[in-house]
Amino acid sequence: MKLTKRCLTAASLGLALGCASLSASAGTAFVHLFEWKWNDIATECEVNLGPKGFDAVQISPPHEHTAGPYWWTRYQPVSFTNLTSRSGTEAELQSMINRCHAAGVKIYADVVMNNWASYQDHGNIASGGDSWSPRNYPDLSSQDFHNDCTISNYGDANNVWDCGLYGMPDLHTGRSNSQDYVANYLKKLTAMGVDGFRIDAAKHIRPSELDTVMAKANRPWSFLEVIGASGEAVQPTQYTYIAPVTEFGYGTAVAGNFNGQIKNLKTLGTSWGLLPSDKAIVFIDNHDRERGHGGGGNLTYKEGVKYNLANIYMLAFPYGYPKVMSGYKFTDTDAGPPAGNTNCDNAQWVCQHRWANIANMVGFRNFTVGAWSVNNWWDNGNNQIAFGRGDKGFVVINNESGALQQTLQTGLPAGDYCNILAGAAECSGPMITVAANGMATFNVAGNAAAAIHGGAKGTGCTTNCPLAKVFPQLNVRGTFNGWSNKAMTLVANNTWETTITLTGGSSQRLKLDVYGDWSQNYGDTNSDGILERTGADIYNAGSGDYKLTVNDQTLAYSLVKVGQCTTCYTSVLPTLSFRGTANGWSTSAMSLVANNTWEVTVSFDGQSNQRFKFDVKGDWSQNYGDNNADFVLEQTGADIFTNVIGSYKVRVNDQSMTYSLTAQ
Ligand code: AAO
Repeated sequence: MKLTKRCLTAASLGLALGCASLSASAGTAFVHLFEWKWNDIATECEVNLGPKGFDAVQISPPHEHTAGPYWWTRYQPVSFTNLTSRSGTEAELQSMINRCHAAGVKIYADVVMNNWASYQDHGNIASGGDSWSPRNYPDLSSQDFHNDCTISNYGDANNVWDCGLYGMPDLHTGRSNSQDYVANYLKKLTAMGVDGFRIDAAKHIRPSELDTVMAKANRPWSFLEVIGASGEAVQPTQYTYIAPVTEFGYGTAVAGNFNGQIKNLKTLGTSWGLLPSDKAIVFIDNHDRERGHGGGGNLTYKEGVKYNLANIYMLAFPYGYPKVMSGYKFTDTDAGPPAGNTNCDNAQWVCQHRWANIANMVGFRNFTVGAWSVNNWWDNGNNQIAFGRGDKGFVVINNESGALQQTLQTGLPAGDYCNILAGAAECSGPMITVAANGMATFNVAGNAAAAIHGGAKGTGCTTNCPLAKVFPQLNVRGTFNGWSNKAMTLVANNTWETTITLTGGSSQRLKLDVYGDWSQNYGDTNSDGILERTGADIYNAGSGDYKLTVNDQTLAYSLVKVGQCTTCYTSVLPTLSFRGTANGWSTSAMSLVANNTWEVTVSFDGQSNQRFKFDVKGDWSQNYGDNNADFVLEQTGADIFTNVIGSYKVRVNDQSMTYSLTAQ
C-alpha cells in the first residue's frame, strides 16, 4: 500500500523533518493514541513511537467540540476554524506535528464532518470558548445541514446518508458551501503538516459527495470509517474507490478464531469476504468496539494474553494496514480520559502500544513488509501456529495453555536470531539458532509467542559470550571501608556482586558509586530495595560478612548475610511471596530452588477473574505484576489473569523478572 508523500508540503513550511523517513513507500503499522494530549503525543513520538518504528499516530479530533466529561464529546464538532480541543491548543498541535515528524512519525487526524454537535447538557460554550446551538455554529448555520431527522433504517441508503447519526445535525455535503468548509479544514491541517485523515462516519456521507470534498482538498491520504454489516443498504465496497476503508470484519474474524481455533487464520483475507488487502485498515479493536459502541464481539485489552497474541498475529500476518489501539482503562463506557497528562506509568492508561510484544512486533512488520506472503505455515491442528514471511521473519503463536516445543522450517538464512518476544528489549532472551537447512527449535510457554527476523540478529556469540551490563564498572563505599571504593564484580548478565564486612552500629551505611568519584552514585531513598540515582544512604546495622548484589538494569539490590541463606543460591530479592485469588491474597512464601529462581506450587481452580501478583516483603510495598501479558514482571504492574485449573509450579526469575506457570 502506497502512502502519499508529505515531504514537499512539510519541507516547504521549513519543518524540521527527514523526508527519507516520512516518505516510506508503505504504511507499515500505526497506533491510535486515543484521547492523548498533543504535548504527550509529541514526547511519545520521540521516546517510543519513532524508536519502535511506528510509522504514524492517529490523533483524536483536533477541532473545537461540545463541552462535557465524556470521550465522545470530541465527536460533536462546533468549529473547524477554532482548533482548541481537550487535547490542547492549535499551537500545541503544530508543535506536536513538528516534533513527531522530526522523530520520523506521521500524523493522521480524525476528522468528524458528517455529524455536528447536539449535546448541550454541559452548556453551550464549546472547548475553544465559542457558543453554539444545534444547527447554528460559529461558521455554519441551518441551511448547511440536511433536514432534521434521525437515522432509523440501515436498510435505506437515503436514510443512512441524509438523516442524523443519533439525531445529530447532518452536514449537507451536497452543498458546495459545506464541501468548501470541510475541504478548507483539511487543507489547513495538511499545511500544518498533517499526513493523513481518518474520515469519521464516512458511511453516512454519499460516496460521490465525499469524493468531491476529497478532490477539493487535493486528495490527501485518508481512510474512511465505513462499518460493514450484512443486509445493510450502504456497504464498504461503495467507498473503496475513494480511499482504503476500516475493515471491521477483520477484528471479528480474528477474535472468533482466537476463541476457537487459530489454525483457521492461515487463509484470512478476501476469501473470508474481507476487502482486498490494500483497501483494508485492520485492527483488533478500536475506541468504539472496546466499549461496545459500533458493535462488539472482538477482543480488547481486558482479555490480556489473548489480546496480546491477537495483536502479534495482526502485526505478523500480511493483510491490510494494521492499527494498534492504545487507550485508558474504563468500566463506564462513556467515561472520558483520566485527569491530567497521559502517563503510561499510571496504570489507568493501558498503553497497549508499549506492551513489549506489540511494540517489538512493529519492528517485525517493518522488516518483513517486502515479503508479502505466508510461507512455511505450521499448525498443530488446533491453537498453535507458526508461519514465515519469505526469508525475512518467522513467528510462532501458542494460543494454548500448554508449552510448545517444535523444530520448524523457518525459511530464514542460517544464524543466531533474537527472540523479539522474550522481553522488553528486542534481544533480551536466549538466541534462537537457525541451522543451515533453515530449521530452528522453538520452546514457547503457554499463551505466549516467539518471533525472529533478520533485523534483530544476534552477534553470533553462543559460548563464552561477554556478560551484559549497563554500568561499565561499579563500586560500593560506606562507613565499613571509610567511604573508599570497593570494586564489585560482574558475575552474571547485569548482576554485580561483592562481599563486604560490616561491624554494626546504627549509623552504619553505604552507597553505590559507578565511577568511584560520586559523579554517578546510587542510594535507596524509600528503602524499597530499588536504587535511585543520588538516593539516600542505605543503612544496615548488621555485623559480619554480607553479600551485596546489584542488578544494573532493574536497579534492584540485596544485602544478605553470608551463611544465613538456607539454600545458598544467589538472588536479587531477599524473599518473595505469591499472592492471588488462589490463596485468598494471603502470602505463600516462594523458595529459592536455583540461582535467581523462586518457586511455589499453587492450586488453581479456574474461577472467573482468577489472578495473582508477587510481593517481596508481604506488605505490598514492593510488588510485581504484568502490565502487558508478556511474562515479564513490572513493579506495581497489573494483576496477572490466568484461566488455568489444577496444580501448577509458579516460578519467578528475579534477574530477568520473567515468570512461568507449569502444570504439575
Ligand atoms: C452520543 C451519545 C448518544 C447521543 C449522541 C447525540 O452516546 O447517546 O444520542 O451523542 O448527542 C461517538 C459515540 C456515540 C456518541 C457520538 C457523538 O460512539 O455514542 O453519541 O460519538 O458524541 C454507527 C456509525 C459509525 C459510528 C458508530 C458509533 O456508522 O460511524 O455508530 N462510529 C463513529 C465514531 C464514534 C462516534 C461517531 C462515529 C459519531 O467512531 O466514536 O460516535 O461521530 C451497526 C451499523 C453501524 C453503526 C453501529 C452502531 O453496526 O452497521 O454503521 O455504527 O451499528 O450504531 C454488529 C451489530 C451492528 C453494528 C456492527 C458494527 O454487526 O449488530 O449493529 O456490529 O460492527
